[in-house]
Amino acid sequence: MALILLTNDDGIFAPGINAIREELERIGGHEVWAVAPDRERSASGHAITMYRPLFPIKVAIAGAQSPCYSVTGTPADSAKLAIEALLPRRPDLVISGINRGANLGTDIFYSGTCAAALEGPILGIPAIASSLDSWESRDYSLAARFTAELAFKVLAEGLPAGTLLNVNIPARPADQVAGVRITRMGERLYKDQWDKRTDPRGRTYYWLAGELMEMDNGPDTDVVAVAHGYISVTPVQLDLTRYDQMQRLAGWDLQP
Ligand SMILES: [Mn+2]
Repeated sequence: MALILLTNDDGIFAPGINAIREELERIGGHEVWAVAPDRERSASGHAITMYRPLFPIKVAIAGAQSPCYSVTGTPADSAKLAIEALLPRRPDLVISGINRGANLGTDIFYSGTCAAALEGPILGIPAIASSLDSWESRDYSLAARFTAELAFKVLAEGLPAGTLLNVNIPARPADQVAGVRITRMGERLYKDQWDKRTDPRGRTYYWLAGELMEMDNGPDTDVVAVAHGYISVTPVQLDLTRYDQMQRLAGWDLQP
């Protein structure tokens, strides 16, 4: 029986992780464990905790048939601890999400959802990062259904080593979704606005309030697919090496 680890960066009580857990429990035929941060840790990237202990706490979630644990750490901590110490055996698949808000293009580098998912391929396990393109919607039903179906495809077909599927689902009813597109990572930049303020003791502080910039993204990118109402699936690889530049840099004749 396949063992699936669910994790996220919105916390163990977030609606997204519980929607995918409920969908997997409804389908049945596999074992599910949910291990996630004890609170929201969005945009915490791939940070791990080294100088404090991590406490996993078994939590009671109404109706849950699978073990659910909160962890006093980051998303990557939760996935790592689950895979290497908490689960009864190595999971066959890691699913991170379903995140509240899209993780498109360059968001991957800040995303706790993607970081937690990447613990899968880092440790040799296939993974899916799944995000709903909405901050407001509480309807994770289509996202849960699609993510579960994709999970069974990955379990049946496998993924090459070091591979993550980054999935983004538009927040619309299933009959208004245009289809599914296999995409490449687009660009998503924020016009960072640093709100400069003064605290009660007269000290200056800044508060980041970035606004999404319109980028000229190609039609084959995740950003454009989701904007046009498609579910986007991007195969992402761990190896960030720019192979085509290795020979050129070697020609720089760098000396120690
Ligand atoms: Mn999040």
